[in-house]
Amino acid sequence: MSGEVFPVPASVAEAAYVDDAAYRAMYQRSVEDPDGFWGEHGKRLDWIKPYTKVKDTRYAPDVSIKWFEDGTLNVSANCIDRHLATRGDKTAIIFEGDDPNDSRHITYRELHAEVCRFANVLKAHGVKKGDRVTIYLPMIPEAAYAMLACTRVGAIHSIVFAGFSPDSLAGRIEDCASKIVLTADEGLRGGRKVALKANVDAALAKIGGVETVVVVKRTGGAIAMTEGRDVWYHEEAAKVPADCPPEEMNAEDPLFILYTSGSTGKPKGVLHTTGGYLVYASMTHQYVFDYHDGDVYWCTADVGWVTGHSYIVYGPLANGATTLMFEGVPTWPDAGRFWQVVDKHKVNIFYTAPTAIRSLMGAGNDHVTKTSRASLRILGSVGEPINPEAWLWYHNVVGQQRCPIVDTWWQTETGGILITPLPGATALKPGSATRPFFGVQPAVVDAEGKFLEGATEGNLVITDSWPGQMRTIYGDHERFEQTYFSTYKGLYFTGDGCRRDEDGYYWITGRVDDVINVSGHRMGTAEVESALVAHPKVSEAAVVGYPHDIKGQGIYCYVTLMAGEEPTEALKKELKDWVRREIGPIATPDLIQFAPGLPKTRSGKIMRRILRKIAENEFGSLGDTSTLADPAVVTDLIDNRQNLK
Ligand code: 6R9
Repeated sequence: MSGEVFPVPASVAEAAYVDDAAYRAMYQRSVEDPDGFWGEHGKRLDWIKPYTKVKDTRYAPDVSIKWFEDGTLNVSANCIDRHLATRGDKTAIIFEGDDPNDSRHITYRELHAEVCRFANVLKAHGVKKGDRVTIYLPMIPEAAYAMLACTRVGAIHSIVFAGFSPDSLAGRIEDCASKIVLTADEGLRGGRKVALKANVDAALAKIGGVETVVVVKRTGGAIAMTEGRDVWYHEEAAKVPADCPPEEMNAEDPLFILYTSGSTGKPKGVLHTTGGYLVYASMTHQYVFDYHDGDVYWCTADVGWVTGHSYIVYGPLANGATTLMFEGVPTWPDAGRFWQVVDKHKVNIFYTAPTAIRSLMGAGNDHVTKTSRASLRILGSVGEPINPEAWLWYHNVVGQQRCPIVDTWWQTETGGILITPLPGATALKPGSATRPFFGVQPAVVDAEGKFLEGATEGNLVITDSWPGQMRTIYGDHERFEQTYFSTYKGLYFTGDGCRRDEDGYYWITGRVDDVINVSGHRMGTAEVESALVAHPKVSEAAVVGYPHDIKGQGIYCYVTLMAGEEPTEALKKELKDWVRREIGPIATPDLIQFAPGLPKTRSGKIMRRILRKIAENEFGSLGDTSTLADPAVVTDLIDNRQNLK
């Protein structure tokens, strides 16, 4: 742990919304008087009917979370219409295509017309308030239009990352019973085509209930259209007007569902609602990135993840910002792409993930230093802990030591950033997400739930609600309570471990449950295991994470084969391809170890703690193995581990 502290640069502090004293005063007020604080900041949005109640939340018994509950508003009106009078001709979205010669500016006025058209297409196909709409689109402006169009008519969108397999897509469509799917013919990433429509066809072959598939033409590649079910977006859009009145929604009406992995079972449909989410996304976007009118802002995430929801679309557009949408990948045509795009569009605020930083760091400084990057003012990081080495490279080489790095800790469930520096207020320590945002009350507890004070290490919980918090798991409120509020009664359990230092700074140490974080993507080890055991030659599987230079964590699979099956290299490849097909490329195993037996307790529980240590090559610290049914299994696994890379 480097003990280096980076003070706030004077130039940044001068221009910023808050300095350290202001942060402390605002934070104090936000936790002492949440009704007063949020009552005031909620006014940053345009309400159709203003709220009179602010916070009504309970973590135990019977979890119930409501914010601004008697207010009404419309999200698309807040993200578009209210800017038209003053910013109609301002760029809302800069689209930077996969091909470096393909880019386009979309003004707020154009965005209004596009979203209205899309909303009218949805209506023409029977979509009404409260209906679920599944979006399986690549990073093209239509993805943002589709999201905002749903909010305009009061439909609930569920975006499925365009890298997920047909099976994963089918499960998510079925869980929320969408009758309509929005997709594209093909996606385009790093010069390669992604067969989106074909994936939708394969998904819909497995499940019923979908009546309409709307297809955006992206590449013009050959695809199959099913008569009576599939329609082209451009043909439908030509039939409808570019004006659509926004639906009046209650603050607690559902806004979107986003599926995310947990430690057990199938992915959970995290549900966010309208008012609190938008207040929180827009406020964090302004303060965390010190966003000022006129800034060009770029978040490199995909709209398929929560970061894309809150910090490509909703937060920035609610603030009337210019937000850049990038279709491509960081390393194509070469590893300088990010910095070329920064120069091309004069990006001021740049927000990316540690895995991207590590891979670009590995590609050498030349790609960076041959660009100017003079426009950059603030850098951000999200998705996983950033190791100090990558932090320092980002700071020194990319940011030329001028730009504060905001290391933002949050989750799909939290809707927006919870622990983070503020550029003008917080001295930085590489690797620390530093201090809580306004209204956020983190605490550290031990395994029994006892609060730990001062400098300490343990499990991270949040003791009270903030407006952006998820409200439930779609269709399963009991699982919501069970997953997040039962480990420690009356506290929101994050699933993360953390350390708090003597300055009250938080250092997130990673998941303490059976969730792994691969290149910033969350994955339940149970999901990979169930994909593996679905293979006819596999009898049992246990999956753990292990340290990976670029991805942060890699996927390590222990596989026991059916009797008589040969443990060959060819079979390893077959299993990797299998998981890739079952879940999607992000779930492809990195290492497979054939294991004739797995370490189990006498009651038959797999001892993952031991498997994790072996995968990490830490044979000296296996801990207590005395409760194992057959301790010899461990020696066997260690011998074989040493033969793997
Ligand atoms: C926004 C997002 C959430 C999990 C979270 C934690 C990890 C995210 C982090 C971080 C350390 C950061 N995580 N940001 N860990 N420092 N700045 O990533 O949401 O996909 O739901 O993942 O990611 O482990 O619990 P999501």
